[in-house]
Amino acid sequence: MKTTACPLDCYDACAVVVDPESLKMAGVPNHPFTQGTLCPHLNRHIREAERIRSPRIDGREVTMEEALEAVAEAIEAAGEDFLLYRGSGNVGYMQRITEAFVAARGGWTTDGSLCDGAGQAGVEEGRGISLALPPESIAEADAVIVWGRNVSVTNSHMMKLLEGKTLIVVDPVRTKIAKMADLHMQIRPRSDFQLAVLLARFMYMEEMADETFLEEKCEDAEDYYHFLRSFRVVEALETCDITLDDLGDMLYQMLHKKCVFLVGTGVQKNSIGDQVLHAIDGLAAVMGFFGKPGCGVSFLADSMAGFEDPIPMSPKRVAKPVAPFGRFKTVLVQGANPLAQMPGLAKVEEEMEKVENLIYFGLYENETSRKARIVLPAKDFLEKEDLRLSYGHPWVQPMPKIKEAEFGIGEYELTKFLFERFGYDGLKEERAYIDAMLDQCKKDGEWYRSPAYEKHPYEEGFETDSGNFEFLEEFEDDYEEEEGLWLVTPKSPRSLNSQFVRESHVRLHPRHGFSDGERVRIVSEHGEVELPVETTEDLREDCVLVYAGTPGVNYLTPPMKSLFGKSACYQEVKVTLEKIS
Ligand SMILES: Nc1nc2c(c(=O)[nH]1)N[C@H]1C(S)=C(S)[C@@H](COP(=O)(O)OP(=O)(O)OC[C@H]3O[C@@H](n4cnc5c(=O)[nH]c(N)nc54)[C@H](O)[C@@H]3O)O[C@H]1N2
Ligand SMILES: Nc1nc2c(c(=O)[nH]1)N[C@H]1C(S)=C(S)[C@@H](COP(=O)(O)OP(=O)(O)OC[C@H]3O[C@@H](n4cnc5c(=O)[nH]c(N)nc54)[C@H](O)[C@@H]3O)O[C@H]1N2
Ligand code: SF4
Ligand SMILES: [Mo]
Repeated sequence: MKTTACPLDCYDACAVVVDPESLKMAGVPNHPFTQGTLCPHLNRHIREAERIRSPRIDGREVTMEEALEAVAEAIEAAGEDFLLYRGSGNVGYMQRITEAFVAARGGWTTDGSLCDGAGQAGVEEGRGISLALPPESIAEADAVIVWGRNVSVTNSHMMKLLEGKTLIVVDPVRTKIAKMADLHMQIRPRSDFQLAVLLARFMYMEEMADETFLEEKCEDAEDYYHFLRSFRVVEALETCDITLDDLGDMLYQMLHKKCVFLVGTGVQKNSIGDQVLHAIDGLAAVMGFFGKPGCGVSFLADSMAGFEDPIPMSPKRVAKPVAPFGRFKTVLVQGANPLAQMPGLAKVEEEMEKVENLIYFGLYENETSRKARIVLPAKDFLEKEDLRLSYGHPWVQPMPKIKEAEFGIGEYELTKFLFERFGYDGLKEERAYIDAMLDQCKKDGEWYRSPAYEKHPYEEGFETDSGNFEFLEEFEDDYEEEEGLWLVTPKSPRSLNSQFVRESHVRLHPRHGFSDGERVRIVSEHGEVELPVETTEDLREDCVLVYAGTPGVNYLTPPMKSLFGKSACYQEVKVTLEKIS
């Protein structure tokens, strides 16, 4: 048996044992977080997904040598107009090795994110660095506030840590976990900032603020109280679509308890996502909930925090959610499906049309592979060396090669080929990068931990200029709300973004008068899509739910980036419904 880790983009980063003969996989029973179980993505979906086996040029199957030569020629012909666009199909550390070639070549890559960039920017504003909250700390909490994170679907190994605790869920959708909660705040989408500000203000009024923490660990705390008071209570309650009693219920459930906030991407798929996270962190700071057992805010942590990255990166970047593909002659797409997953899809398609050489490097066929001039099949995670960092917990896990590949090429091999083909020096042995990362980790028995690990994160202070927690000072929001219904696009239990079994329906409240199976046209100012209906009363009436990964959903979403963090804003959009006659 060999031990590795799940490569999929998921909070849990499960430890996996694999039988090298049968390739049967199981969870590692004594892993401190994932404790022995795997989800259907790794148990089943990954095995059932059909791999791309042969390289192609212009739709014609070719040998790997021919394909690699075509890739090299396309990069050569592009000069500096070459873009590497990486996604998160596999979140292993070695995925980024191709960036070393781009740096050597003087080409372009991306910064920002389709995912958590806005939230991370907000966390870093307040705390300086975004650290994972260790599960042992979460275990000690009395109450857990699950805020825009669909724990039972996207973070399933967290479920057992919630047992026996007061559970509050803040989500416009009555999710499975909302149904289990002591309190479900079914707020209006995009009103999380207002809720965080209201709660913080009432914490002061109820004398639940931690004066010592505010004085010793925070910068300009008095100013924050004034800032909080600049928002009118009645207006904020209206924005959230809750009553003063609802707010009182939430405060009551948190009263004199150690609280952990599990915040997900749901709160920050908009232009003000940084400020939402900054305000939730601000609430936690008012309550003194950093650096102590059983307290804290867990967002998607920066898995590279504390590491010095041995892989060089190109300084030339375009913002990922609005990548101007049309500027580039050659675009190498790796581990991604931008022609489904990027916001403002009509614009993305238009830009991609202008690219002379679109190269797709991945495991599966998808919208992007179908448009690519050159297709390179990748090796999967069992067929190459890697290292799994995590945004959900502090452990770092080696991923040894378990089997030989029958086809495809690994990211390191592709990089090595390109370095040699272009006559560049400086690429080290693959092992050197992995060891350089592992050498920086803290050892904990048989497990490695991130160098930034702290049992009670921020106990020693914050990584801001002042060393203290720094509050939000100004609220900036230029979104003008239109008429229509909010588009909500959470993650599906069956797909992993656009990998595996993709959803095909739109979920609507029955009040809109559509029946199950009927097709409806969903229209936004950016585009439209037609989907069959599934009705559910778990939604607010003012919401339309289309799961992320559903083909066509991103025709509806805006081609823009957040105010800070260069992040996609999938949910800053209203839609209308049209009957199809
Ligand atoms: N099964 C499965 N697991 C996954 C993924 C997958 O595709 N499938 N994707 C992985 C990836 S890439 C990521 S980034 C993570 C993300 O995982 P999560 O952080 O859980 O993100 P989402 O599922 O997008 O949204 C979480 C919740 O936010 C709610 N929500 C939507 N809008 C709002 C709002 O305005 N306010 C509040 N408070 N809540 C809102 C949604 O209803 C949903 O229940 O999941 C990872 N895990
Ligand atoms: N409407 C809407 N859209 C969204 C979101 C949303 O909430 N709403 N969420 C966004 C988020 S959070 C994310 S993270 C993005 C994800 O979007 P992308 O990063 O584009 O990821 P996937 O759609 O999962 O595509 C991953 C591809 O990676 C390839 N792959 C898998 N493993 C490997 C490997 O080892 N090597 C190589 N070379 N390729 C591999 C597979 O072929 C797969 O098709 O989607 C974003 N899109
Ligand atoms: S829960 Fe997440 S990390 Fe664990 S096996 Fe499933 S997809 Fe992989
Ligand atoms: Mo993501």
